[in-house]
Amino acid sequence: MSLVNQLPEWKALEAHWEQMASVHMRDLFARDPGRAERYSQSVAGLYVDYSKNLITDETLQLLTRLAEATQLPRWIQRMYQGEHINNTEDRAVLHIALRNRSNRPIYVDGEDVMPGINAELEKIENFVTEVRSGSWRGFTGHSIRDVVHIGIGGSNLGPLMVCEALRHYQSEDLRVHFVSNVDGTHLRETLRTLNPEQTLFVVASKTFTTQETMTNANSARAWLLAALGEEIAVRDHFVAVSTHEERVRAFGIDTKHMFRFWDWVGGRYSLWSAIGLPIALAVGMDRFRQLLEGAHAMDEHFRTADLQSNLPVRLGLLGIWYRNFAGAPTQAVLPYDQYLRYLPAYLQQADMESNGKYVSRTGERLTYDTGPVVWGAPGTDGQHAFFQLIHQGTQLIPADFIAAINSLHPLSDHQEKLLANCFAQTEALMKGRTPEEARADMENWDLSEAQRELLVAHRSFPGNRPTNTILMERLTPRTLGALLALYEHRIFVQGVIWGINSFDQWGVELGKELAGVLLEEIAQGKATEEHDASTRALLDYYLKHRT
Ligand code: G6Q
Repeated sequence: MSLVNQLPEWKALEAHWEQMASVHMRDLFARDPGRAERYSQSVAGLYVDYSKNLITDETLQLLTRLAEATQLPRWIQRMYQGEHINNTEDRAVLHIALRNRSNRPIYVDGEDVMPGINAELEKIENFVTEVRSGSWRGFTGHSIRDVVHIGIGGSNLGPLMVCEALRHYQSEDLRVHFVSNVDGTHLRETLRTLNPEQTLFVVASKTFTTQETMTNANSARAWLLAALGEEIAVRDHFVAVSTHEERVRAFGIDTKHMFRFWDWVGGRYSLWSAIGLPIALAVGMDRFRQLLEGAHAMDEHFRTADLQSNLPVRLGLLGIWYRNFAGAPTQAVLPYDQYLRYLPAYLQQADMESNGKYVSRTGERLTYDTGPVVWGAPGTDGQHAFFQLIHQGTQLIPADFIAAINSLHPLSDHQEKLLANCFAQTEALMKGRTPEEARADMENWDLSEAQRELLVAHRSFPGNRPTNTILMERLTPRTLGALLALYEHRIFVQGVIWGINSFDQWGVELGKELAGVLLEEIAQGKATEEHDASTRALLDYYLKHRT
């Protein structure tokens, strides 16, 4: 297959960027009163305004042609039909099946996966009801007060982010904690105030071999046994989420208390599976189902809408526009909502692990850029820190602004101020401030001409910085589900355009292998000659100074 940048549709976009690079969005808005309406859309409880982008109807047409040329509709179909589109691992990619609330059959290798998914959901529901009602008892007969989820990467970031996002809906009687880092501090600090008799551990690992997770799980077991004495206590205080039954049994967890998922669920797409168990424990099964429903509404839109009105496709193509034609190396995610504070970190993994690839799905070396660096932090804090660079730095940084219209904590005029800041920022990023405006602004200042002109240079803003604004009426499990599915599909769209496999992660696997080798040498107390001089010196330094 030829690479996408050899297609005439790509070349047409390159030529189009040459024209657009000197266009200012201010003028586009001034010329076209219908722009905001035409370039905004409501889907699954989300209102998305993408009018503050450096685009015209022609840009969108050319981008859509590129999507057609890469057969995007066919790829969407292939995903939904359970084809093995993760070609390097020979797996289907079916997180959409986990939230298929219509229950329409979805086949993988000739077998409908829906009965298995529904059975697992029922098992989760029974367990969640037992724990939340207090009928699940620990070894000494006490009900559970604290749940500690142990996992890392895709087995941690999703549930962590969603539990924080839905904290408002959590029960006061059950606290959920997350331990991911193999730095002993994480586990120690988490367990410090917990009572082993009332603590339940969820060990979440698709493979059940990940070093960090298994190390934390073993230390958690030791902590429990130190307090409760008998090995058999593990049965009442540990459950597992995994695809690997034998390893779960070997750890000492009763496989009755094992929740399953399937190899066609990628780690970073797994919060919708049993990996989301802490979410269901925290907010209850009804709300967990609402989360799935919100995602399903977006999935249905993505599956059925044509390319021109398909929101994940639109946003994906806009990302391509900036990454490949405007040369933007990063993408900012700026939630104006404290509950969404982990969203940037979650999307960072989802996007960067999926689209951080330099070969095509058929193995050719790519000659264009793929996934951007994704980063961000909640507004308004970011405004008082890194926004400066977005406004006046030398790089173009497309940014997504995300906000709920109504606060879950109405408090005097906090929400008005939050949203005023959010809207003001996107307006300022778009409009900028011309030298004339800067000069007019300082009209009455007592300045020499030279000082005035110096300040004009510093107080002018180029503007023309692209943003999307995503609004929801309120942050609920449903709107959150739709938001996350929107991003997942946007990532997929971009992967298809770039011709890469968004669903493997060989870089992550490499990290897992390398750490094992070094650990062995640390255990032996000696670095081998195998390493480069820097790594050897670091190991030697460590071995010499450890106490
Ligand atoms: C996600 C990645 C990676 C994975 C972790 C944990 O897509 O594959 O982040 O989730 O390495 O793996 P386990 O679930 O197997 O412990």
